[in-house]
Amino acid sequence: MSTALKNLSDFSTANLPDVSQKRFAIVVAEWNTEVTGALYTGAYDTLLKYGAQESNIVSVQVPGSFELSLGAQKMAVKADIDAVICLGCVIQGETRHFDFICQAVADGITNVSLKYNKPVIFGVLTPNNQEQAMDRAGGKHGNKGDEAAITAIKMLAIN
Ligand code: DLZ
Repeated sequence: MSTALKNLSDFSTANLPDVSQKRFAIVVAEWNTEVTGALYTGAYDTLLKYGAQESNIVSVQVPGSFELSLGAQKMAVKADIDAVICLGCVIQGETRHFDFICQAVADGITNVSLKYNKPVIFGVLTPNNQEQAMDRAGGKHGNKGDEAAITAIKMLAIN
């Protein structure tokens, strides 16, 4: 490991950059809204906690996780948006729908991020059931919306 790396930890919130002048878009899917609403609240509050201004956070709803990629692209193309956070929850069902949606949104978000050279964060839960989802949306495994927001902030420090 490079000796230039200091204080590396699993998920540190030390030394986050100043984001008071950064503009964020949160794109959130309506499907499984109890879960995605909790992810959204976590992401939004975490941005504020670490210095973002309310007036610099744009929120957009899309119908399902499949639509997150286009929603993210519509935000990332804007010159004044610095980072995009995508939030969704795809619950494993009995058909292959789950696989198609998860693969599509992972690829789509990656492509948008690379195309626009901006952080576009994958805050999509892929649980087996609602309980697992809630455990990760403010439950016993924390809130992955918080982590998505911190990830966006961290990526803004990379130049
Ligand atoms: C159709 C569908 C299904 C079955 N399940 C989910 C899900 O668990 N989570 C989610 O975010 N969206 C789901 N969708 C909707 C798709 O994401 C998409 O909105 C539709 O296929 C229309 O493109």
